[in-house]
Amino acid sequence: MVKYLNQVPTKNAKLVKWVEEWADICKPEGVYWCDGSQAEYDRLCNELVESGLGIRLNPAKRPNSLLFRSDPSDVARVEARTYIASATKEDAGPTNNWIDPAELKKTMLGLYDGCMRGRIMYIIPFSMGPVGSPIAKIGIEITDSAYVVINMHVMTRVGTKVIDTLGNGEFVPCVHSVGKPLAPGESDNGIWPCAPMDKKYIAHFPETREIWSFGSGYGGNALLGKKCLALRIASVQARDEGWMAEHMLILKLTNPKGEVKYVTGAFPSACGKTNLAMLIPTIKDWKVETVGDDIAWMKFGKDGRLYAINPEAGFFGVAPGTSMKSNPNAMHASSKDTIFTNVALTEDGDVWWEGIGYPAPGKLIDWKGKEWDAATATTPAAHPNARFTARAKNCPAIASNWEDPAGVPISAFLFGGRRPSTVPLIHQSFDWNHGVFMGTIVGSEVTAAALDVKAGTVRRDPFAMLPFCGYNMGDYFRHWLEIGTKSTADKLPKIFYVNWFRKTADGKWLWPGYGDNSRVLKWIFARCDNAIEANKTQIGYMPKVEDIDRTGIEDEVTVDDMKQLLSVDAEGWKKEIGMIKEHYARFGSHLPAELNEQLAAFEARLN
Ligand code: SAT
Ligand code: MN
Repeated sequence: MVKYLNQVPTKNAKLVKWVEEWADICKPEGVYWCDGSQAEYDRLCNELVESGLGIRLNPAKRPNSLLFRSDPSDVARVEARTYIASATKEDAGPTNNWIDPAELKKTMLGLYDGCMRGRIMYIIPFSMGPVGSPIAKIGIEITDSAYVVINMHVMTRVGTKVIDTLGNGEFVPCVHSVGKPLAPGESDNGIWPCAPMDKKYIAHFPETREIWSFGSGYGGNALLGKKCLALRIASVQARDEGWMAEHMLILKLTNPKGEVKYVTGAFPSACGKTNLAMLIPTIKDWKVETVGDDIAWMKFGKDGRLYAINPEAGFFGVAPGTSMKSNPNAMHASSKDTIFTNVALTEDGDVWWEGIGYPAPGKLIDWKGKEWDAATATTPAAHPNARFTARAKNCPAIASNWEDPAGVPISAFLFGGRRPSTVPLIHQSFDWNHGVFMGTIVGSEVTAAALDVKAGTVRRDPFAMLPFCGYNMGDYFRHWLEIGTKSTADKLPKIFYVNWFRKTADGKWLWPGYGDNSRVLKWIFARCDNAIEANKTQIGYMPKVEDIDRTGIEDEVTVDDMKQLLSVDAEGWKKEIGMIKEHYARFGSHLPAELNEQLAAFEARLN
């Protein structure tokens, strides 16, 4: 029999039945319905500190903030243990792990049986997107982790308001357990609970829109609203319903006249999406504000334009490398009310990480809980994937209308990756289908040092969705092409490919990046208004050298540098064609013919 710890806040019979079924399987001590209140957040934080899992930071340095250290086996998303369990393997496609859904459910039910013994089962009603927005969706996450509850409080809208909006409606059911039951009298004793790698499963059942996660307490494995719901499951819903769920930042760009355009951008991990979303322009009287830093949901408005919402309410940002130089807005956002995971602890109860912009202030406790001294250390003090969970509303750059339930109209899509060679600073697609072609070839160059591959190889990450597309990637390309048929060219976003990471032959960065990326945004703004001529090249439309505003950086970025940044490397692109053919071959008959036509036309333009 289910033991409720507080009152059931809903009459949604399907929801209550679902909760009770899972309580029967997981056998928790009791079931608690989260109300999303500040009091609930504070109480859970205190309990986490008392249990030794969380450390309260010095309130004079980081008000209302906690530090957690995860198990060294549980520090990031586990792509090898992430499954798209669609009815057929073909529906999951060549880029996803697949297990037959019935078989996977059987395996996982075995793991879930009694997995919450000694723990509380929390029921988290959450909305992805402003509560009640026509673009928003409601999920209910069951979890046995209070750490997950407090993170969901920051990253999504949680609570009674969501339950009221749901009424008897549909929700995406999300089940999560850390997979570490407690024996009578046992406690976590300050040790991050999780299951061994071969028992971790992050499973998606696209047809039934279910998410089952077991064995990990970290990030996207456990905060199921983010990558699992808002990308993998939502991408399937978007395909079926004619909208878009994309791994994109959303920024608001205002020119000196006060005119506004909204831009989204898809970039693979570690390409500075959060930095771009929060950038401070170095050109006078331009303004960038943040609507979102990771995910965009877009639907057509009655006017034929695409409107985007950020389904999230916070930032789950990578701490290392974040500094007052690289991203002051993220530093301010995480200056209070923040949950840190796997950063280092200073002697005065503050946090520190590599690339924070100043040397470690004295001895530290590293992310593994060991003493750390910069003079003798051989390993980093913060894990490279250490995170801050910060509230969007604490970000000084957050746009005043970031929660507009109608969304914001998008004028431009950016694609990009880390490409030291071949790809110029910016080029614009000829049209929608050419832009889709650009999206399919997004990727980052890998170095031999980093992975067991040949230096100069490009890891393709189409639309930056490789780990996040919930169905066959070839069909997803088709969906992109179809979106382009639902409106007219003047209403659809213009598509651009940017590359902040171009290097000279001797390995020097050609472009300063960060705030100076506003100079490229300025050109994009003008192109969206058809207010500036461009050079038509084999690869797309490109700026004339003098049309990228270099006021104030003329010495740092010379005309010669600009010529390199804006050159068409025909030889490089010819090599690229071969790589694209290999990449496309993976998708077999699911690759839309239009993309082969794009490729053939591109090849012809180069020759
Ligand atoms: O752990 S998350 O998936 O939320 C973060 C990321 O990998 O982008
Ligand atoms: Mn992301």
